[in-house]
Amino acid sequence: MANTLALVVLLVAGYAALASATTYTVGDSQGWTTGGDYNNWARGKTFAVGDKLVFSYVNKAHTVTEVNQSGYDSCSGTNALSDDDSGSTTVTLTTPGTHYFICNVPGHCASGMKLAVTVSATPSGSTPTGGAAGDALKAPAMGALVAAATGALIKLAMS
Ligand SMILES: *[C@@H]1O[C@H](CO)[C@@H](O)[C@H](O)[C@H]1NC(C)=O
Ligand SMILES: [Cu+2]
Repeated sequence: MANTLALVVLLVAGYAALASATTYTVGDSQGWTTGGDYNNWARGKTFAVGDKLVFSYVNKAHTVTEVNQSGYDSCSGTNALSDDDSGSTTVTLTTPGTHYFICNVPGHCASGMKLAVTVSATPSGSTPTGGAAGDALKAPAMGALVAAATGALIKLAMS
């Protein structure tokens, strides 16, 4: 019985670690609009692979355009990596590194509608082990742990 309890605790902890991605509303209650200071908004926040950015704005009044660093620096959406003006854009940060977003309505980026976020490979809430290999192994390793614990629990339940 004590073993079963330990396995349940392990399982819950494993799932919690897997599901610790954070969803951020860009600009908080102000949303994605002119007059915002998005680099100020991003300051002090940590972003990790799996986290989501939600951009909220009036449909077609703005765009959420992901660009590379040149596009960000020059406020050009010409070589956009993605583009949306639906009014509610959710971006899942799937790769580590810096991700750049601008509004592609003329003048808006230059007046501050631009956001750069640095995304770490380590899922938020876990302790970094250092090294890209360690980070890459972490999520599958946790999945294997959860799978092993689930298997052991099923065996215990059936015995
Ligand atoms: C951004 O993309 C453009 C077009 O694909 C490319 O010419 C430029 O070198 C890129 N800049 C950076 C910093 O990656
Ligand atoms: Cu805009």
